[in-house]
Amino acid sequence: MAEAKPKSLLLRYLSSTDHKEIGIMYLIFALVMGIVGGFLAGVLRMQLWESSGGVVSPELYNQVVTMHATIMIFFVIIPAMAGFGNYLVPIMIGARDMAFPKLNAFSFWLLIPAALIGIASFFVEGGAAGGGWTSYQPLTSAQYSGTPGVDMWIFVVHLTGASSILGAINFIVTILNMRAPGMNLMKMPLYAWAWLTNAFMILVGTPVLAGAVTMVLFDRHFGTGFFRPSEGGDPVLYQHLFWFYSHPAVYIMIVPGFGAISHIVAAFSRKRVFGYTGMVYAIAAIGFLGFMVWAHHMFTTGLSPWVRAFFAFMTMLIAVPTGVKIFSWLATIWGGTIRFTVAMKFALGMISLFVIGGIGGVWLGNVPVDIQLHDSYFVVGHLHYVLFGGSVMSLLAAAYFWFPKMTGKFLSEKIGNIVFWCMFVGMSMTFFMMHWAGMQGMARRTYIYRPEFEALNKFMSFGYVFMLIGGILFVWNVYQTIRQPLAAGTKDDAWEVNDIQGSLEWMTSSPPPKENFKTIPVVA
Ligand code: HEM
Ligand SMILES: [Cu+2]
Repeated sequence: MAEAKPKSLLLRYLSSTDHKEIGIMYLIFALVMGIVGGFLAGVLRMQLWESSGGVVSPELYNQVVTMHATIMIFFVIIPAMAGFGNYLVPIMIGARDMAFPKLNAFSFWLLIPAALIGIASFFVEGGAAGGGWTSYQPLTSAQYSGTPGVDMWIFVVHLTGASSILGAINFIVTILNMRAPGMNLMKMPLYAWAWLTNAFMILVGTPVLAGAVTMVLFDRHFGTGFFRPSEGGDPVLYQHLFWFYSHPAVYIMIVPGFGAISHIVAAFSRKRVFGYTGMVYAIAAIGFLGFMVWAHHMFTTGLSPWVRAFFAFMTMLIAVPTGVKIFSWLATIWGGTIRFTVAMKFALGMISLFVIGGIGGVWLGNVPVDIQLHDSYFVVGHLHYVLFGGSVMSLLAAAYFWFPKMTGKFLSEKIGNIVFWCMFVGMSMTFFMMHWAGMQGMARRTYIYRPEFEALNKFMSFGYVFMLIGGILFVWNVYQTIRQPLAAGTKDDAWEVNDIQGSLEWMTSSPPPKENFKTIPVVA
């Protein structure tokens, strides 16, 4: 009998249900979409170079703002986190794959039509959605956004939402049911804990967003009036539903990064992570409290003072478990034998930038401060400190740390160093100054601004150039490393860190074989 011909690499990936291959596809997808989202950011910064704008029309500016955010959130950060999660979680818990491999592939493939629809929406009549990623009512009602862009945006949210929810179910079942013998929950690596928490947040939050945007769709086309006062509806209701998902969503975008940072900081300090149990409770508390703070986005909508006081209090409360995490990382580093690898630099960069973002958040959580700063550039500064400084930096740390595990090859430390400094300096130039501009009164989401902010804005746009160089070098580093032939002898424990950490991914080959382990490890 003739041997079955081995599938080409492309065909293998297209039809794959293997969690590692799916993880890699998520990561490639996120990287490609990162280029698109980064390009749109460049358009914004070019427009804002001069106070009178002039690069794009006001309508197009709004569309670019909306799609930049939508792409970065739904097509870059969330899929990139899911990519590392897919690849690493089954290995870390000693499983052979995710619980539902076909569902896993389906979750990934839903993103492709979503991305195509999102990008295509720029080219339909009236262009893409321009109501911001928050899609507030009545901005995106039939009256004010009558063209198909918003409908396409809603469909994008439906598809990515379905992808997230199915993925979350897969993570929960995998983590709860498929751990290696002896690995009880309190022995599970923090990265897996982060994903368990994250999956629950997705499962509880995402359907609410899907419902909210479906209600918008019905208001637009089917004569309902959920958010239309003339029909007895309430536009503020939309904000409640939206933020019930989207505050947890900001944690959905960072919690897996928290998990990764714990591993990286411990590895390059040659210590075990400080206060494991406290870290587990802190992650779980963040996941829970994340659902109790949503109205801090709505302090200016006329909520009663008591409601505002409650949400301000809960917002302050969430800083407590966040602080536990920060101090545990610092205590892990304290007294350690530190190796300043690129991954470690990104991890330390992440911690310092995220602290600034968190402090900005605590400011905004105070009602009187928020009333001043709401819808100003201060908010834009805050959110980029947590999303770029937090999520993106932790993703880059994870990339440099786990790349040798995933491919058997090391990313260049030399290029990585330049990537790190470009990102760190560039992001600080751009986003720190946004706080300042906001406090001086520069409004958010404007395509032109008062001339006195021009010098500040030029400085911010200059920071973009650094991030751009960092981004290009990173893509180049990944590309040329993948193309190198596989050098024999990348150790299982690529960074020689596992004698202390004892995390299962370093106990199988680099890259791991199909089904991850020759024999499933037993955890003592
Ligand atoms: C200690 C933690 C945090 C606190 C106290 C906090 C507080 C706040 C508050 C009060 C606002 C509303 C500002 C306004 O619109 O007037 C806000 C906005 C925002 N925050 Fe945070 N935050 C925290 C952490 C985070 C994290 C971890 C992320 C993401 C990884 C994040 C992402 C965002 C985003 C995206 C917005 C803007 C949403 C929009 O209007 O488009 N925050 N934050
Ligand atoms: Cu929030």
